[in-house]
Amino acid sequence: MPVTRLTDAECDALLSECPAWQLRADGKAIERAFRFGDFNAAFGFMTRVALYADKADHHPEWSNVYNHVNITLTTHDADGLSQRDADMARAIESFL
Ligand code: HBI
Repeated sequence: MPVTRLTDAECDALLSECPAWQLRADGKAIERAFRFGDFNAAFGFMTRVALYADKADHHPEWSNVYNHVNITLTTHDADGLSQRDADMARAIESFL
């Protein structure tokens, strides 16, 4: 099912509201690196993100090495950024 992409203005607003996120070079995703005190803190954060993703049916592309977590958000159904990514980025920021 096609999903509406964010407009350039909506994308700009998202990035100004969530300045730690960066637009990927192809413009189709946003990404952010996180660093926590230890693995336990990182995994607790990942657990909260996972529960959000499962409820939203919208899933991050992510990696974890010890206390580092990298997250990329994009909407496959839109081949770019959608409101789902904006909502998820804001939710992720609220977990910090
Ligand atoms: N997660 N990031 C991301 N992008 C999607 O388009 C997406 C998803 N999770 C589930 C989903 N789409 C649903 O449409 C599944 O039915 C494919």
